[in-house]
Amino acid sequence: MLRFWKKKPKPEDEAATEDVAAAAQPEAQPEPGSEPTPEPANEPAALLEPEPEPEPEPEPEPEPIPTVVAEPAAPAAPPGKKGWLARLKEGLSKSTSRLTEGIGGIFTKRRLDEEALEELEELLITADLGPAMAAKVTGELAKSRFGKDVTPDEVRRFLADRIAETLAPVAKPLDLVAAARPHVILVVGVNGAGKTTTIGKMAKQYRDQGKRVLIAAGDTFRAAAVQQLEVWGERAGCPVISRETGADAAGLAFDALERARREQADVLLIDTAGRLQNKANLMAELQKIVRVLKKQDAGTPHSTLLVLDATTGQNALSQAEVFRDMVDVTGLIVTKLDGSARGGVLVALADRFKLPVHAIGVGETIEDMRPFEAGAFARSLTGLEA
Ligand SMILES: Nc1nc2c(ncn2[C@@H]2O[C@H](COP(=O)(O)OP(=O)(O)OP(=O)(O)O)[C@@H](O)[C@H]2O)c(=O)[nH]1
Ligand SMILES: [Mg+2]
Repeated sequence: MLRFWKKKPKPEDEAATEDVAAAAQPEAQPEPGSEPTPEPANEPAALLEPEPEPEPEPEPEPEPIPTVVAEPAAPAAPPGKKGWLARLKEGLSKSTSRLTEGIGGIFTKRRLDEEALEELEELLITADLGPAMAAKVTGELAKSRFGKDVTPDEVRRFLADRIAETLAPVAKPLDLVAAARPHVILVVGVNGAGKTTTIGKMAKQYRDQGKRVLIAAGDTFRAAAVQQLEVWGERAGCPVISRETGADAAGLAFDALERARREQADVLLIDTAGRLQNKANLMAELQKIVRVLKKQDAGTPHSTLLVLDATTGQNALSQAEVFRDMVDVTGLIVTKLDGSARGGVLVALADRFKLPVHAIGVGETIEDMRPFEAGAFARSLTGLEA
């Protein structure tokens, strides 16, 4: 990395190197498959505290159960609801204006000198692109333009291109294994990230493609979780397999896979708890689910999707780190990009983890999930015409 304009590279962001190893000893628990045993219900507690700043609690009990239940089909977008790209832009607007105003402030009538590069690097970090990406972009800009006059517009375009280049390799739809009956998708993430909502949206998309879909209500920890998922199942038009609160999630997942195989379903979506008593318990539970699924079919789960809430900014990076250590995360879904999103984090995620981003959430209704498009996203984020 060319950094002739700077003394010392900043260390790579290592936000989430906290004590995951301590959680690496799942408790010995009887495995389902033969005889699933209910696990004791315990006191709920916040699960992941990867950063000192506590994560905003989107919804403690009671669970926000979506209100539109009467309609079995997808609720139509309310009249006057903006298109998804407009909502994405609106969601990103804070990040966008921070970037465009910042770049405008730094580069007006200015030669690209050391100070300007320092300021740009700082700006990119505050826009959630992460230190590594910020250093990379400024380094590349320095390489081609150092000592020359640059306009804000030029810098924005340069930035948009670098962002698009970083995002393009990860913008991949989820491919189902054609021969799999079912293709098993395990959905993980912290509480409130949008797992259950995402499952509802995915179920609807697969149903619309004529696929047979089953949903397993693997969040057996909270009473309202099953109910919430049943509402989504009803909307998407597919069965939800559930058990009583406190039941063994792995046992439920095993049974759900058995049924999905018997019924030759195309897709089995497995919801999971976002919070348990602590990180060790969550890790033990997720690993047990995976182990038990593999007993029945070693190729499962075919996909393990981590759902991340874009409004949590850098916290999303810590979560990715932690969950990657717990399970073999194969891809990401990034939600709430319509909210006051900190969209830059997607760039940091792509740069650091290189995990496919299969889709983005741009709203709370069943239709509000879109494929992730690198170019459109980069242009929206940098305030260029999409
Ligand atoms: N604006 C917006 N809200 C979303 C999106 N996805 C989910 N939400 C909202 O985020 C909140 C939490 O979503 P859930 O799907 O319940 O999250 P979860 O990960 O299942 O949470 P737990 O079950 O507590 O672990 C709900 O109010 C959703 O409506 C999105 O893309 N945009
Ligand atoms: Mg949930």
